[in-house]
Amino acid sequence: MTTSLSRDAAASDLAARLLEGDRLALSRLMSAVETGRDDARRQLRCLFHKTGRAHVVGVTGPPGSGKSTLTTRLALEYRAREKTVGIVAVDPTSPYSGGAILGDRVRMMELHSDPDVFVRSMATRGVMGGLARSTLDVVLLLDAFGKDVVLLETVGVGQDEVEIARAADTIMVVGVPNLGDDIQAIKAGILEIADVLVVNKADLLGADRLVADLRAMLQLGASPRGSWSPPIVRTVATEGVGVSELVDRLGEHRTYLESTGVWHARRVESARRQVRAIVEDRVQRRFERAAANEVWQARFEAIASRDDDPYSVADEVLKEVSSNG
Ligand SMILES: Nc1nc2c(ncn2[C@@H]2O[C@H](COP(=O)(O)OP(=O)(O)OP(=O)(O)O)[C@@H](O)[C@H]2O)c(=O)[nH]1
Ligand SMILES: [Mg+2]
Repeated sequence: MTTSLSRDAAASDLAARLLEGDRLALSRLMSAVETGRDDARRQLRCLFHKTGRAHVVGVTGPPGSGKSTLTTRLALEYRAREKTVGIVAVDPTSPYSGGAILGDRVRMMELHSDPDVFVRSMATRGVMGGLARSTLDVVLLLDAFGKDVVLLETVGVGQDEVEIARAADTIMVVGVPNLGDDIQAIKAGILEIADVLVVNKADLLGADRLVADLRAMLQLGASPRGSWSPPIVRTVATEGVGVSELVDRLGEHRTYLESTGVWHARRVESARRQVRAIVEDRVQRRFERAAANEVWQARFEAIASRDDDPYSVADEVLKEVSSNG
C-alpha cells in the first residue's frame, strides 16, 4: 500500500515536472510509457487535458527515401520560425544520430543541442503492448510538454505504421524517384492517406516523371480527404531545397483543417482509434496474465481433447478480463 502510494506521488511529481519543462521528467515518462508500466497510465491521465495544441505531422514513406534527413531539415526550419519541435522516430533502420554524410550529422547534432527540440527514437522491440498505443502516448507527452510541432517518422510499410501515421493531423508521404516501380513503392496503402506529397531526392533523374505520375494518380482518385487536394512538393533534403515551401504547405493544411472543422472530425476519429488501441492493449495483457494461470491452462487442455470448445472458453475469458483490473 505504502509503495503504491509513494509510486503515485512520484508519478504525479513526474507529470508536474514535465509541465514545468523538465526534459528528464519527459524522457522518464516516455520510458515508463514504452515499458508499459502501470503508473504511466495514471500520469497520462493527469496530463491528457494539457494536450491537443501540437500540430502532429506524420512523415512516412519507403525505407531510405530521406525521411530522417527531411525531418531534421523541417525541424531546423520550424526552429527558424520560432516553433518548438518534438521528433518521434518509429523503429528507424538507422539510429537517429545523423546520416552517413558529415553535413547530416552536423545538422543532427545542432538539433540535439537545441533545448527547444526533443528527439525520441522508439525502440519498438522492447515496447510492451501495442506499438500504436505507445507511440501515440509518446506523442501526447511531447504535446503536453508544449511542443508546437511533433514530427512523427514511420516507414510506410506494415499495418502498425499506417495506423500510426493515421494518428497525425497532417500526413506527409515522402517518395523518391527511381525506386523501380515508383508509384507502387509509395502506394502500398499510404498514398491514399497523404495530405502532402513530397518528391524528395529531386536532384536525381526521374523526379519529373514521379511528379507527373503522382499528379495523374491524384486526378484519377476522387480525393477522399474533403476539399483539400494534396500539394506535391519537390525537395532535396540533403541541401534543404524546398523545405521552406514544405513548411508553408504543412501550415496551410493545418489552417484548412481548422477552418473546415475537419480538425475536430479527425480528432474524434483518432480518439476512437486511440480508445481501441488502449482496449486491445489491456485486453491482450490481461489475457496473457490470465492464460498463465493453471485453471485456464486446464481449459486449454480440455479444448485440445475436444472436451470443451474455444468459443465458450473465450466468452468466459472475456468475462474475466473485463471484470478485474
Ligand atoms: N541525393 C539525395 N540523397 C538524399 C536526399 N535526401 C536524403 N538523401 C540520402 O538518402 C539516404 C537515406 O536518407 P535517410 O534520411 O536516412 O532516409 P530514411 O527515409 O529516414 O531512411 P529509413 O529511416 O532507414 O527508412 C542518406 O544517405 C541521405 O543522405 C536527397 O534529397 N538527395
Ligand atoms: Mg529514417
